[in-house]
Amino acid sequence: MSRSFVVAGAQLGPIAAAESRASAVTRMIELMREAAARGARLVVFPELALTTFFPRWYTEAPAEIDRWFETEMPSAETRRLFEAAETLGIGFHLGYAELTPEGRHFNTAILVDAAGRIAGKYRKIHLPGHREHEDWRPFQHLEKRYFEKGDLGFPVFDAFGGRIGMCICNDRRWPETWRMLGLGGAELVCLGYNTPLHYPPAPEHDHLQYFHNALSVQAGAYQNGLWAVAVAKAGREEGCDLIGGSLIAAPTGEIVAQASTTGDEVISARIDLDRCAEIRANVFNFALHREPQDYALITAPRE
Ligand code: CDV
Repeated sequence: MSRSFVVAGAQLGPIAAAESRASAVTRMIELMREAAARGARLVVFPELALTTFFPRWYTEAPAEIDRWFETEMPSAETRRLFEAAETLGIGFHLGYAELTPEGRHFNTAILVDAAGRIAGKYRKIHLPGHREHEDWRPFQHLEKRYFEKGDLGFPVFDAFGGRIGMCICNDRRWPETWRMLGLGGAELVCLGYNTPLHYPPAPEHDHLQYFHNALSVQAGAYQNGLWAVAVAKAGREEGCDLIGGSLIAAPTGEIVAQASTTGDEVISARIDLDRCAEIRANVFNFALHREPQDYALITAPRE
């Protein structure tokens, strides 16, 4: 399989609480068709792409929360997405809320190949926010309440002719995420995000939200010599503004495609996985230049 191919990001505009999964999937298939028309082999959808960003609301009723979760994948509502991918011959990355048969809740992403088969799964490790209701916030961010920390580590999968890794939203801000994926041999990292424009604990940084998004993804790509596709759910969702700025970054850290709206929008670029060597065989040649014996604090347990 050629290692030079087109990848796409399918940014989604807001999804209202009342919008059905069927409606979201119809929007996603439309974007998938556009990505396929551009010749894309893989299209990346955002974090929790099937519903509104429900962790902004507090509830103590399990049934109220569980309705946002998928108990199987594909599900009745998402099967059309898998079928469209197979018909169009395109793979996809999808973020969704996963409820396991054992009753465990995860913020999950899957990689699906062009035959509609699940080729990889990741469960979000860096869960931001808080567990209890906080009155002072205009919007809650209850990921720590509704999800368990991911239990799959940072796996890297053989797919699409290369080595593909995933992370989810807040994970992208952590250099450890990227280094784990880089050490695992990832050549392309797919990720989705729901990032509020207004971050209540540090409102003085609101004007930096787009900058910090791009900075994190570009640095992660460059410092590990890999491609990255980072895709937003964007726009005003249930009164909460989410940033757009979906982007594709090269192993050099350069942005090669970027969204210009906060609505449904496809971005795409031709990527060559062999270009990872431009960085990995040089300044970030891990075998030659890494000094792990001096990095012990990074893996020391939290105080
Ligand atoms: N969905 C997220 O993980 N959002 C976080 C916000 C809360 C900071 C993010 O890192 O974008």
